[in-house]
Amino acid sequence: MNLDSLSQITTVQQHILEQQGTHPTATGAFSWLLSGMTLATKIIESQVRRAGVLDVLGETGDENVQGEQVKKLDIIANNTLMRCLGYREDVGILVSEEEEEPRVLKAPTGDWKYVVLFDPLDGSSNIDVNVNVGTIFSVLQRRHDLAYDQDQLHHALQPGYKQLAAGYVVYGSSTVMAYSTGEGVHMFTLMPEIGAYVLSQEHVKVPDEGKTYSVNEAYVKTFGDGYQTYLNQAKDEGYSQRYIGSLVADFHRILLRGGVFLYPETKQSPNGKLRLLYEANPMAFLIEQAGGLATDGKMRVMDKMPQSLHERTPLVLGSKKEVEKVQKHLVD
Ligand code: FBP
Repeated sequence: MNLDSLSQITTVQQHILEQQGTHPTATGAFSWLLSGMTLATKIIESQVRRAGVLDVLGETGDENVQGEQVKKLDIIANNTLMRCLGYREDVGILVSEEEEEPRVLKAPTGDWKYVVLFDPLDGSSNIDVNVNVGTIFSVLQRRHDLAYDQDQLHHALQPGYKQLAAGYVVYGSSTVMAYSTGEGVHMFTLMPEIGAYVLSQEHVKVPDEGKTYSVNEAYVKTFGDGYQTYLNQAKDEGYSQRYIGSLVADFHRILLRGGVFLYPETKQSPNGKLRLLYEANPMAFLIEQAGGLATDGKMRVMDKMPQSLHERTPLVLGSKKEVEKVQKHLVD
């Protein structure tokens, strides 16, 4: 990389600082928090990228709170995020897909600001077979209406529209971070040679339409009638189907190319499979910032009031006109 082009790059930290003047969340504390996320995901990326030669593939033999077999890389990613975000003094609570309880880092009386929720390594069924996986995160402001003796968990149980920021990192042919603080969706590509996430696309907009649906059709017989009639109509209209089985990777494709992602309620997952707080809400925040929609089939995902940390939700998200089409079939 020649030094001349270095002057033209914008790193994610610079981008946040440039946004600083325009946004209430843009305090030094927030960009410091995000630097914890970028550091952690660079470390995770280095493990994922060399997984075949490091002893990080396979399972630990344990089962997580979701009842899933835990992968070694799940734990490596989880510990890395806990460590990097735990150092950020304004982070009071951390919530992870891999841990049943929230990690309360600061006293309720303390002067901390943020709750960070994350899925350390999304797409765990694809980890060992070298298919794209990712990290998903959501940032909430602490609640100021909670009594000090109330369970701190309640700081995390806030509806998605309260998110200050959300994002993901997809570990694929290149490593890309996409995030939003409510001022549009911006993408950064990791440049290993300088160890920095460099701005690659600003104000990403999801196409209004896209003749591609993304769903695990193996379960179609257990979907509700509305979903089945939508999928039949899509097939009649010559739609294509793409499904990687890693939410972060399927979402990334839809954000760039349009289409719709569906994970409805099924017989084996009557409340859907995906987790509201650290999978559905951050992706809903991003898709809405990019001009798309996200529902649970009945209501806007980000209006749902969470009742528990690891609750699941049906999810339909993507291009505005595609999600509206699905919803039309669900109400008819
Ligand atoms: P985790 O891997 O973080 O548990 O996420 C769940 C997930 O793998 C999503 O990434 C993906 O969209 C979905 O489950 C795939 O589920 P299925 O194998 O039932 O299609």
